[in-house]
Amino acid sequence: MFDFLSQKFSSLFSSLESSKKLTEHNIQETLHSVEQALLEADVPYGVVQTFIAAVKMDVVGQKITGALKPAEQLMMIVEQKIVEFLGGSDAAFSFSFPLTVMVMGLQGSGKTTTIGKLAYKIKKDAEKNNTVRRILVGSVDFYRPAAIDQLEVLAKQVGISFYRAQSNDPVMAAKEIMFFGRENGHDVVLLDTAGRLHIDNSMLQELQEIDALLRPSHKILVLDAMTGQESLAVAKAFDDTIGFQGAILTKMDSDTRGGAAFAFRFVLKKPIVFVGEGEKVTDLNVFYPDRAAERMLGMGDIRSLLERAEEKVSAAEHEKAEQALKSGAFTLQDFADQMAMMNKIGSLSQLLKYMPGMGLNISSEMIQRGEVELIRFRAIISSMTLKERLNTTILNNSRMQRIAQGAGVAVADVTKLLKRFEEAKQYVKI
Ligand SMILES: Nc1nc2c(ncn2[C@@H]2O[C@H](COP(=O)(O)OP(=O)(O)OP(=O)(O)O)[C@@H](O)[C@H]2O)c(=O)[nH]1
Ligand SMILES: [Mg+2]
Repeated sequence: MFDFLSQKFSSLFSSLESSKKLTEHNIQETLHSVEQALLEADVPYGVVQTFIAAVKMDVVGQKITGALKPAEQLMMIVEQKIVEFLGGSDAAFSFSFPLTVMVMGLQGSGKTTTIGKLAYKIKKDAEKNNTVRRILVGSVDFYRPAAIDQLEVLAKQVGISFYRAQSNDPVMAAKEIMFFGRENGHDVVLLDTAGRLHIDNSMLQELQEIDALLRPSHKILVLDAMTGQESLAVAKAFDDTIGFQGAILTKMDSDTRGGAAFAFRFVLKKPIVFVGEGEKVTDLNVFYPDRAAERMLGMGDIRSLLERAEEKVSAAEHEKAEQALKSGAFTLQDFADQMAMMNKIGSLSQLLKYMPGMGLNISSEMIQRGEVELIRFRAIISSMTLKERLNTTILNNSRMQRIAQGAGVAVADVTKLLKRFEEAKQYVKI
């Protein structure tokens, strides 16, 4: 996902890192390169202009403080803006039950596959919560031969119910499927609809009729991320005629440049709720704007930037900390070292994943999340005084605020670190 942009951005920011100071000139130059990267990734021109203008505004308004250098701060601003564009402040999407979902989209966008994935996810989530969902899937796609059989096969594979309507009129068939679901106590009905190669009025009208008759609790649009900017026009057409709550972007595992995904939230003002990243029923993931942004900016680069921030802590302080360590107490410094070691193990297991026969069960997402946390924690620890590191009980509100500001993080991140530290302490014999 977003590999293209991540490659562009990471080389961009690492070249900036070597220049010591941000000047009017290199800010312009960097933003120009960001602009180019977004355009090359197929983000629509107008969206790119708005994005760059928003970053510029923040750069001007930002005070340069604390442990981060100006260049690092610029990177943070870009990251924050990306998160915003991808839907940062959206509340996490959740389904409510009983659930009826009408799944719509162009032909070949991945509707049927996505229904299989959704059913699988709903089933697994319920199992985790010790509940059972009675899930029914049905299709009203009478245009493509074998479309309905494909759904039946998927339903068997996932282990959920499937109903084949008698009628071959889409609206009547939809009614039949819904009726069957209700009569048989299903609390989840996922309805697969027919797609066309292009937006056409008869498709939209058919969907409008089904919508008016069934009033599904959710309408979800499936978009093929490979189709680029055109998919935004498709989304607009669906939104204007039928409306939908959110989109699922499929084929994010392919070599899409991701421009449409980048622009979707901004243009449509609707969330991307899931992304499809493969053909299997397990390949559906919740879309997290902040994680996508971190990935785009290349974690390695952010890490090395913050490592340098850490180096600012004087060698003398390190020495003193070491002395304190020898006295036997488990300090934040130990904790930081421990985390760094765990992170190394994480990267190693990621490597092993690519070797045949070594299917270690650590997802790259877990590793990435760990890495991001580690970077934040390091920055936080770096902006603490030695006294604070050795004795966290002296951390009052104003100290926490100073530390957060110095590390360029929120106070909540400092609190989180302290909580983790307290938890870790319990496992260490003092
Ligand atoms: N790599 C990849 N392939 C996908 C993904 N989602 C769907 N596909 C593939 O895309 C193709 C089309 O998927 P379908 O689910 O049949 O699409 P559809 O929208 O139901 O198509 P119609 O029924 O013809 O309108 C299939 O070969 C799927 O395996 C995905 O997230 N990643
Ligand atoms: Mg289909």
